[in-house]
Amino acid sequence: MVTTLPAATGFLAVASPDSGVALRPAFAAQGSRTVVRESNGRQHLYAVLLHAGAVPDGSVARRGGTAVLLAGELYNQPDLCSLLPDGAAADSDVHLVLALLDRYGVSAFRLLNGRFAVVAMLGNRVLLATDHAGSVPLYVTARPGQVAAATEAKSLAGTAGVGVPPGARSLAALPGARSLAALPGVCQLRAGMVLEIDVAKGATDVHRTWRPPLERRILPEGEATDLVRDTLRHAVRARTGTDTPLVVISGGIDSSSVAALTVEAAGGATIDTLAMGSEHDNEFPEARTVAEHLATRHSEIIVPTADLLAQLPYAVWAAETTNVDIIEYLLPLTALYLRVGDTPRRILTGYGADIPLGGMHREGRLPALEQAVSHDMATFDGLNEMTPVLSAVGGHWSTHPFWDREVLAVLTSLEAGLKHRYGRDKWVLRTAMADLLPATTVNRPKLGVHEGSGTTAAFSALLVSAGVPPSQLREAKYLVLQALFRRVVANGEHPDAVDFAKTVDEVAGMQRRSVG
Ligand code: AMP
Ligand code: PCX
Ligand code: MG
Repeated sequence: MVTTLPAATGFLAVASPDSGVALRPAFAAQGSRTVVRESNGRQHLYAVLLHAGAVPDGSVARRGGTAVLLAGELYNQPDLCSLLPDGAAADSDVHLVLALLDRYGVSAFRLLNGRFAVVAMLGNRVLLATDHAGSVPLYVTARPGQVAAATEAKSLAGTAGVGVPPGARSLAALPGARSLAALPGVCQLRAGMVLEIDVAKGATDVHRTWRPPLERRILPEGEATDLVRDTLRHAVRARTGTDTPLVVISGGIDSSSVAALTVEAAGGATIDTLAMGSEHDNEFPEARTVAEHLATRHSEIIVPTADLLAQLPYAVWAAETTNVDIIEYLLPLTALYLRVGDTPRRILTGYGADIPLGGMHREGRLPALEQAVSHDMATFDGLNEMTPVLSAVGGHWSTHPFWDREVLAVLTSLEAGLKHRYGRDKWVLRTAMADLLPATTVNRPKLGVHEGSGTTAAFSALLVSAGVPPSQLREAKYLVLQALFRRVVANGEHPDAVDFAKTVDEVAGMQRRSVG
């Protein structure tokens, strides 16, 4: 079978003028690995690349003193190829990036619409880059003489991999990076950034390649809905390979829109859809309505609530965050991805639609809606909610069409009255999809994944039954996630080695003592 999974899904890379750096990367992402050793006379680049499925060709590009590694994929290759003579460099995404770097320099990254992290060695410099959304997290440690970068923070943590170098220069002072409180010395590159580092001297330069639009567009209804449908359609097409895609659906408007456009892109081939629920709570009937309408090969997975909660260490291991809300969104998805099966799949989701559309915001006043959208677009960076590691713990590659660079720009910039209209939330999306989905789906009120799967309620109930006073729930959840982060990220333990029930009891005990 011809697979269209990305050539690489993650990496740990070390650049140094010294030879013989030993790499022991710890990845939550599953897959095969290749070791890369590049040298350009001034420095070496050592890397371990991670692949979903078998090792493919074309995950490294090199020419002259430059070598480029890319985890992820690009979605505007035809446009990018049109910029190059003869389209000669189009064999793979990483070759395209190399050719564009050659032609445009660092500004090449302003051209890319993709889901990627890049590390490149150019002469005596190293260049690190994230996509517009920082959707593939990229972490870095640096000291004069060595720069290490990885798509998972745990690969840079003290006990694993290269370790935080003594005398590490804090990159956190740079506008392009933020420090991680729980991992001293490790920084995360911000979204839509290129960081250039002179490896020997440690001198740095930061370039911004994207920012969310602040301006708002005024469009007639029909033009707005056409624009939304066409842009999303294009993003879905760019994300469906020749193998059968799998769309994870809740039966809500966001994931159902992606499923409808995936069916369209598949041009007659049957696609797969999958819904998950717990024994207490699920949205199976709503998801089935969509699957039947679209004639997909549909499956349902029931994850017992206790099993769902027991997978919290996996969610923290994959997403490397302690944000309670985000982990509650990601936990059911983690549980789902772990059950998709052994064959690496390309998975599409409806994740992230509510951020530019203000879908989490259940009131119609436009100033408040605008404020919510602006706030969410200003604060998404670093939450890691789009990380591909989440599905990679199950060996799969996931991608989120609503956070395509062009879709995101269109949705964010539409004036709020197109988002909330005639008493409907996400009006412009619902109306855009009205011809492709059942009316019940188009009109269905928003239910977050954490609600539809019963995750938030189950996590709360677990802590209350362990003796946490209800007023302390939020703090207790945070402390549980912090304890998990310490173990599976900072200390590099496998999530199966964590006694989750014991962790909960310890936190509950601390809470009882502090309150009583
Ligand atoms: P939400 O925006 O809360 O519906 O969740 C974000 C995305 O996660 C959705 O667009 C779906 O792709 C996926 N998702 C949410 N709930 C489920 C579910 N119960 N089963 C499968 N996928 C889901
Ligand atoms: N979502 C939202 C995104 C969650 C909000 N994230 C943020 N503000 N950075 C979505 O899919 O758009 C749910 C469950 O709803 C996750
Ligand atoms: Mg939903």
